[in-house]
Amino acid sequence: MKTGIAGSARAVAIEALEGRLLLSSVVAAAVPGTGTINGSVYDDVNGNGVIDAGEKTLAGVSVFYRAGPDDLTQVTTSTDAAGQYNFDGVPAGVRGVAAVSNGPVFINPNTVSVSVTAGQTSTADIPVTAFAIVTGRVRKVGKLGLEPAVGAKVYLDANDNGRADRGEMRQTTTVAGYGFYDAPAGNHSVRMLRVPPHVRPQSTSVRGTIVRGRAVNFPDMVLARPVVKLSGTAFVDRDGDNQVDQGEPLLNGVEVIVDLNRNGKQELGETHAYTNASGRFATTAPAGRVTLTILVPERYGRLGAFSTTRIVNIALDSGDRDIRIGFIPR
Ligand SMILES: [Ca+2]
Ligand SMILES: [Ca+2]
Ligand SMILES: [Ca+2]
Ligand SMILES: [Ca+2]
Repeated sequence: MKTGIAGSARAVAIEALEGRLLLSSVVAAAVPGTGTINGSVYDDVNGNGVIDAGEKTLAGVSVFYRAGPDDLTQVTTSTDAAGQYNFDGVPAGVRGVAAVSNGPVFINPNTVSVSVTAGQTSTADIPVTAFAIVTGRVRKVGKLGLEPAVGAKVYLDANDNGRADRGEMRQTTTVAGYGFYDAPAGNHSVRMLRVPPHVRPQSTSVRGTIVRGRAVNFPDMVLARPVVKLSGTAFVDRDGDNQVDQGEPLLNGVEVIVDLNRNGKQELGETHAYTNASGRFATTAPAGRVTLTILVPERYGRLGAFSTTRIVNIALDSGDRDIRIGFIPR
């Protein structure tokens, strides 16, 4: 038997949502009317659905409502400095009011249902869980200066004891660095889990303040090879004995490039030096195997005595080193 629902009044909705039974008001069908919804969005740290002492309201969170999943009309606002929102002119009925992340505020979204009665104000506080994001980079000395260190293992030292404990977040870096989601709030360090052999890092931990609902970018950690002092003498080695003998000219203005990418040019991140009137140069270089590109001024080359470019491969340990660059006349 069919019973017409339309009448002088109708029950708008009885819905069970999230275990709570919401009973709508009965409104006049002819004049639906509008009401007001207001409330706060707050960080429900203990997840009990109630705003407790110490739990904060959140400013700048997007809040929107719609009548239901099929209602394409979405009205959006955002919480003010006090974490409050307000919607006027809301059609009467049961509305879902949702809070979602916006701009620099990160929350797990949540929706609450609220019954709007014409001419009245309904209050709906929206509990959400705010989470913090910690990002950062690990970099190393590469062919063109500092570049991303991929595969570095880092952890977030939540209890600040300098060790990676069970339950502490850890990650392996990619080209983009690392990113810890849902990081614990407070002042904490991100530390390198293991430093690769033969590397003397400039920093193995970085520290910052982590705030719920916010993203924080920690300073870079830098892996670097030890830097050593490299000096030497450029000369014409007439007898080819690799010794600077009496009567062998010392070469002035010879450029010595620590050519990390071996392309014959000095670029950003590559050290270099020119020899002085005594044929001496001094610069620095990363320990390990390095390639020196040595450029001799044209005036010497034009003499036909030797080529104007020389490539020298040397292995530097962590101590300082003095080398001889002898040019043997052809
Ligand atoms: Ca709570
Ligand atoms: Ca720890
Ligand atoms: Ca000699
Ligand atoms: Ca180069």
